[in-house]
Amino acid sequence: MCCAYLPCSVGKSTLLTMLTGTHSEAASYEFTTLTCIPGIIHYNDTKIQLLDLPGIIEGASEGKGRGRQVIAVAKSSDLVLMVLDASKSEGHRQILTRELEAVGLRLNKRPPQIYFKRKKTGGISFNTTAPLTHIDEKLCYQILHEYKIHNAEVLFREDATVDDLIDVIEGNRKYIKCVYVYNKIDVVGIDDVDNLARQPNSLVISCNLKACSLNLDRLLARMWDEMGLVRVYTKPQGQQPDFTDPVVLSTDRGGCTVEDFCNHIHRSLLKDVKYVLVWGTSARHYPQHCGLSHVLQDEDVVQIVKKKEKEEGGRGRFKSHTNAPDRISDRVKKAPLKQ
Ligand SMILES: Nc1nc2c(ncn2[C@@H]2O[C@H](COP(=O)(O)OP(=O)(O)OP(=O)(O)O)[C@@H](O)[C@H]2O)c(=O)[nH]1
Ligand SMILES: [Mg+2]
Repeated sequence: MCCAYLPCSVGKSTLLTMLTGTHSEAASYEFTTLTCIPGIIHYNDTKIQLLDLPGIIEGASEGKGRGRQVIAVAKSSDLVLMVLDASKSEGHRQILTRELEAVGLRLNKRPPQIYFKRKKTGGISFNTTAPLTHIDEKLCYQILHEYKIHNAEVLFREDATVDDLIDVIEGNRKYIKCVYVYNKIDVVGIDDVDNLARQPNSLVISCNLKACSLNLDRLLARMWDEMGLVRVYTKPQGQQPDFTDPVVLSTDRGGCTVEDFCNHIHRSLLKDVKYVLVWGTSARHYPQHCGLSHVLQDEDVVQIVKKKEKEEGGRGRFKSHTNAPDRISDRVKKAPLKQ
């Protein structure tokens, strides 16, 4: 799991050093960090990888200051921490959000509720289940023609905008959570801190190495909540559960069902699973026998019961299966008797 954070000389490296203990060069001039520095946070029995990235500048989405490479790293992360300077202007937040949006990142948004399917024939079928105020049928046709799409099915399930429709047609947008972290609150007045803390998806911190740090525990708790990680502990048959090393799942990365859990352990495990026993908040009684589609919750304990391996011969009348072929046609014919 990883988080990434962005702009210049706002204390990203200092924050990485304080949270992970990994040294990352920190200095008062801009562009101190020129590459990606990883660190590990141990939190709630889970390892969270935090990446300290070089700052990005206006025009990064077009490649300025190797911005494209930096944003590509942010694109692959589970959560973006956009570290901002509390003492600088509010405009930075908008500029950086715009830069990220320009390369297809959508921060704190969910995918638009538009069903879109390209077809080979039949023209364009336009349907809606909600009243549309931003877009109408004609405009939708025009946009699709711009993309040279002449056969498709479009169904609007919400009052979406033109941008939403374009996002769905493009199909390569990444919807990612972002926390705006305002650092250096030790140098601004209490009223400004109060204002910043009330902004949506924001958190105020101070990570001055010389003076004391403020609110870092809240930051960790917030990161944990935003990532929505599900820790599942394994329990070998007839033994106590292993509470030291959980399997970490999340809805954004592959899902949280028993099937995802088995795949996470090993791909070949799935075909051997008979059922699983689950203890924890997702179970109605302890233990609950569950199938592969059961959705696990945080801190569940799971014991996998495997199918019995086919015994090679069996014993007497308790023999469960024979060595005879399943189909008559598969029988090996005996050689004819010699005369
Ligand atoms: N007053 C104050 N200064 C801070 C705080 N956090 C970091 N600093 C200072 O801000 C300066 C920049 O810190 P860095 O950690 O190098 O910032 P950065 O965001 O990694 O910068 P680049 O790598 O250049 O993009 C350093 O001199 C830090 O001591 C804070 O909470 N309060
Ligand atoms: Mg740095």
